[in-house]
Amino acid sequence: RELQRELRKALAEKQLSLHFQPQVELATGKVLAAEVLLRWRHPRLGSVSPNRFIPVAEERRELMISIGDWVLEESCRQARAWLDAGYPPVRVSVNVSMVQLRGDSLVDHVADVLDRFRLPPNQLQLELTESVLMSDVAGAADRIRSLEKMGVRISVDDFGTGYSSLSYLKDLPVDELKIDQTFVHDLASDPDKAAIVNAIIRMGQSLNLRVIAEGVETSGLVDYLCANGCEYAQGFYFGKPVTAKRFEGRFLS
Ligand code: G
Ligand code: G
Ligand code: MN
Ligand code: NA
Repeated sequence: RELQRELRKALAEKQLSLHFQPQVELATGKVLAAEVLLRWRHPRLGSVSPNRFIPVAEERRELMISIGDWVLEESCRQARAWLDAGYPPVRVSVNVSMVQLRGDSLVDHVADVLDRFRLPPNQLQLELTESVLMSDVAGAADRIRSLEKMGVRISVDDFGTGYSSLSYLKDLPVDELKIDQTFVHDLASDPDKAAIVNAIIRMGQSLNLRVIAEGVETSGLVDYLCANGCEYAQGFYFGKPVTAKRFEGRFLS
């Protein structure tokens, strides 16, 4: 496929870059983490959304793994650079594709990158979607346990959108539930969504998992989440994804 060829070139020719979006502790307003979001600026096509090119990369196992490895490496390089510059520690939260979890090099690659950048493992978080965690890919559970043992944090992305059982929550060592933005957005106007968000917050409390609400765009939502015991949030209200330089200026200084 055309786009696959272009993506391979993109990696080699440095058309890919990373943006960072703050994840905030509501009680203090502190930025504790940054979600890493991949950006592609193609010389002719302009910027292409990861919603479009990640699925294309995923069709070619080794291409997705090359891109994923690059994102992990650059994310840890950035976290190291921020530590070296004297900013307070900010955890990087990296999206991981099913294809990466299926491959047998993820755990070694993570260990290698943490080591090379002398990054404390708890400064790296991996976001795995609920559907990936439930997919029961051979060996995936063991890989997640290895990552957790290493000290890396595991966050369940898009939480609430997978339909089936929650049993993986007791079988896998996850640290955080990330409430999907579709529930958060119209929480004020849709009592069913509010009920789901509240149920997730309470479930997190009783299972001892951090809960972060994604897609928070208004101060009204912030108030609601605080009043209902949600401790962390991410969304345009706090900041959109921006370059590392902008992130430093806006959120770390
Ligand atoms: O920020 P944005 O709209 O561009 O992100 C769109 C989607 O692309 C999100 O679902 C996000 O998880 C995914 N995405 C962004 N960066 C990465 C990445 O580095 N790896 C993977 N696997 N997905 C990513
Ligand atoms: O699927 P994942 O959670 O990784 O995707 C993150 C996506 O959500 C990114 O595309 C990011 O740009 C987007 N996003 C983050 N905060 C908000 C928000 O407050 N509103 C909307 N509409 N999108 C958001
Ligand atoms: Mn994510
Ligand atoms: Na999400």
